[in-house]
Amino acid sequence: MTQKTGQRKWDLRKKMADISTEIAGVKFETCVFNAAGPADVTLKELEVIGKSKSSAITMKSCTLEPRKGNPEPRYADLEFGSINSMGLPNLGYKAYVKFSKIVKEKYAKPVVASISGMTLEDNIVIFKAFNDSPVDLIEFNPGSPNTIGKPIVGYDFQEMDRLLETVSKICKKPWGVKLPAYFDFVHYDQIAKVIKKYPVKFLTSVNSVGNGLVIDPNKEKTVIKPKGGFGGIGGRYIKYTALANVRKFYELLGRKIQIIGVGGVYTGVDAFEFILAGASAIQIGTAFLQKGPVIFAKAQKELLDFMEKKGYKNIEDVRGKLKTIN
Ligand code: RRO
Repeated sequence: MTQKTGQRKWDLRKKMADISTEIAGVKFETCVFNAAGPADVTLKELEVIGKSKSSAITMKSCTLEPRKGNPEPRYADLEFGSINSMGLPNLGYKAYVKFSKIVKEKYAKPVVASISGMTLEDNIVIFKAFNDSPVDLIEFNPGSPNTIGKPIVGYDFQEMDRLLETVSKICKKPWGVKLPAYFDFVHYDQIAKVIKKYPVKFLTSVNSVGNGLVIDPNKEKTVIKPKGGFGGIGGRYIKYTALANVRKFYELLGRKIQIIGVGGVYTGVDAFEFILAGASAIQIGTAFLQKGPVIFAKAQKELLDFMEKKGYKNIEDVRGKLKTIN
């Protein structure tokens, strides 16, 4: 290498923005990784995420016993996103404790467990099991809109209080809560008040937005089978709702609790908007299903390019710095 080429390479490296992040003290090579849910049920699927540029391996929300989930069709791609009513199909928590050991050894990236026990007692057993696993973070998911016969727990503030109190007592890993979308300022205040009481390290906001109803006008029929066609909406339809939730939680809790933004991220510029709103990391859900694992590298490169164009050096230069119109 000539001295000139070496110098140019060095100058380029100096210019590169740093999009790494840290969640609850755990380092992530970039701030973009997969959301719990899409294509993360089996070991084979987790290996695909491991080999991709996703900066972490988030596993499917798990329950005490394996679950087949809801009857099919239970997922549909839509013009601007998705609808799902999967019904928590998963192999049971023991499988994910085992998978976490395998993928942790094979891939140099954080592993995130997602826990969705059906009862308080189930959650206790599952959290305890993950204490003795190599997972780096635990995302508690009481926000799914799709368990038949069960309300969205995240909307029951008393029940949330009871659950978080219990998790606080038993969980020895850094843990956070995946929240459903809220729409009313009063509700943000109410859930923030509950969260503040406990050692919650991060919030993941938002889950798919329940309960939407997608209709095929030609067939005069719903597009998914469970629950009369109702399901959680994901993708571009929910980006603005997700941004609003990230922003509100950043305003209410941002000094104490980190926020992982999720909902409608397809590009690096989408990710940038979430960081501006206050996110320390970004997860990709529907877009991963629709575009495949290349989405992670693509979004990361676009985020880097956009930040460099704007002269930002790292995500802390951007995080929460949203301007409003006075
Ligand atoms: O499995 C699902 O139906 C599901 C879950 Br657990 C969730 O948290 N969010 C979602 O949209 N679907």
